[in-house]
Amino acid sequence: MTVPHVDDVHPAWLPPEAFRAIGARRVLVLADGSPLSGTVRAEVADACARHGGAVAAPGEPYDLVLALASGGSLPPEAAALKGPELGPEGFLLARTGGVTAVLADAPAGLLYGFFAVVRLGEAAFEGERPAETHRPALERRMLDHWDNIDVHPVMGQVERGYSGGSIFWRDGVLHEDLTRVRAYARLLAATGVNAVAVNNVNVHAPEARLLTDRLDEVAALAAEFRPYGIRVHLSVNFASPIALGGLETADPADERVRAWWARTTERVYAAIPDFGGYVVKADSEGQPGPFAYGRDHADGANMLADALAPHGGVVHWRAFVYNHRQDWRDRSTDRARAAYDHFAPLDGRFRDNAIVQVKYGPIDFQTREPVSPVIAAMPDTRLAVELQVTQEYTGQQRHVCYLAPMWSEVLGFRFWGEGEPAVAEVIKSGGLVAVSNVGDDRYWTGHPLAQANLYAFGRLAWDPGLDPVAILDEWIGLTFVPGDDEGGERLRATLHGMMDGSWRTYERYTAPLGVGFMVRPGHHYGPDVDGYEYTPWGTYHFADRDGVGVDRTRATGTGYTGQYPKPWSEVYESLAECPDELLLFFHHVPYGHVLHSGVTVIQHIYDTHFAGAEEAAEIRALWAKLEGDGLVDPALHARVRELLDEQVRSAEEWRDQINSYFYRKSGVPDARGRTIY
Ligand code: GCW
Repeated sequence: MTVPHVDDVHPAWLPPEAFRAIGARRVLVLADGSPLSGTVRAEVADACARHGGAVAAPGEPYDLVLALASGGSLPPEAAALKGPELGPEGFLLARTGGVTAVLADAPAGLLYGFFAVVRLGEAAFEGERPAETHRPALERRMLDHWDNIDVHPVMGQVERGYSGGSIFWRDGVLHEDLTRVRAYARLLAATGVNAVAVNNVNVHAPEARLLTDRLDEVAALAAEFRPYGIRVHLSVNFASPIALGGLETADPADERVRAWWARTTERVYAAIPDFGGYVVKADSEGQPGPFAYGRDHADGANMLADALAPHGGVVHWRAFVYNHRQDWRDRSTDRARAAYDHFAPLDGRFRDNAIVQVKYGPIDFQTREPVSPVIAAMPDTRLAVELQVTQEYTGQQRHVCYLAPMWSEVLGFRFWGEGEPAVAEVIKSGGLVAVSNVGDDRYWTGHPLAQANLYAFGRLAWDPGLDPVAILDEWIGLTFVPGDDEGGERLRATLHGMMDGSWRTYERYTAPLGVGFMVRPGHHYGPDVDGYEYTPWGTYHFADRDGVGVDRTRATGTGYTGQYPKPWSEVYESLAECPDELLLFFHHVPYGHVLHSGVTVIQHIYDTHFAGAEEAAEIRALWAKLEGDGLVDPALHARVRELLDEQVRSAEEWRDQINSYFYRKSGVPDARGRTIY
């Protein structure tokens, strides 16, 4: 194993400088002969070679010891720590008598412990540190790629990708040099991610073949991810038995179909013994599924679960199922209800190795949605929550939009009220999944500051209780290595000033009060208030001259509020209690309705849109002040500056279109007399 370094690609949160504290010291590694232990040794050797430290041989003095608890003769610092079970990925970290010690039960824990020391930097080698136990809160921490092999005529190489092409495939073939994939695996491991699905959930013809005659490509990718403890998963097409197996059916009850999946899966494991499993989008937006055969989603998922079970694999079955050919005239059909209506009745029917993967909100990755009620409705099913790191609806990596505060709200949401379990506890055995924002761009994520979202995803999946601002601070420290001097302080303060509140800023200048969408149909960038209003997609705001919003109450609307347990079924139902930020998601109200904040809905729309666009301009001004003072690389500074110009332009466009639209509909002027068109 050699540590991957890729020329001409930004090192993200693992620049060589981030390894100085470890690399300048004497490090003892007491591990086994496993590949992951080899990775830890290689990392230590690489850091030491760069920064003048040394890999200590047994018997030699050392400042840091990384040891497997099973590793026979433990040095006293590590032996003293032995105690609680750490599990397959956990580790203990402590410092006594001038020695920092990481102890793990298994090599993966050692690797995560190593990166924990990297994050701490010099602080890991100061004073005394009482033993801390670290274990991931969630079993599986997974990134889904929506990468295609062929360039799709509409969606391109990566569906909803805003960072160039795929790091896996280009124009129909796997990249010849996969060093970049190894480097990506390393970045992910440093955040705690342990699973990656490599291809788009919309599985087109060439990508379907990854399961069979193109399996060697998946195996090649798995070989790059493996040294960093990441298992590879594959999105599969439900109709594969027809398309690839020559059968005339994909019916999950048909023995030939079941046998085909069993055989095919066996071959996958013969090639990739640690293969993670399948991801499936079925009966959704035109993808095939069990409905064609009169079967339900449990039937479909269980068939694949049964094929995977003998090999220890799992199927992630997505709950993103709704009617995308809705009649906009029909106000009784509510897309928000769909996932619950399809899946809640199936609770208890899914196999142990079937995980139902639920988008965090009931619609589709909007800037603000209530947390999906499906998460509360399936106590006897393993559930995973799906987030979108790629910023499809949150600025497409042209806008600064730090999403960890939103994710943290979702993970901390308590369906059954205070003192009851939070979402993060409900999904313990299922995990957290997100659509990756990475491409072959020089900065990995298009917008260099969007790296922070990828970083924060991994950290929150490991520990959902972490504070998003603290995570950002950690990311700044690793990525920019700011000094303790005035310049370093200024850089930190600037990035916090730009990013801490950027999700709320984005919310202010886009669709108001949780109503959602209002984006340009198709590519989903920029404002188009009525763009989806008369389409079959089920995403409407119902604005007229009197008011706006979707009535999802039980009393007079679609009844969606009834999908929540108490207290939320009542809070959301009640116009008086519904939180402002979700008001238009749950209620249709007159423009003069007074919010908890004390202003009317129409005035709130004007105020937030003027404020949001102003804040975007302030974010740009903060960045401009860093120009030329040597605190950030000039090329990176220039890239961000250009993107900020676009963000400010776009925010003004949003402000003017939304304000003008609602002024023209309502006829109510802005109380402060600002310019509306
Ligand atoms: O958000 C929507 C996207 C689609 C995507 C779909 C999904 C992969 O617009 O591009 O398809 O969600 O999550 O399946």
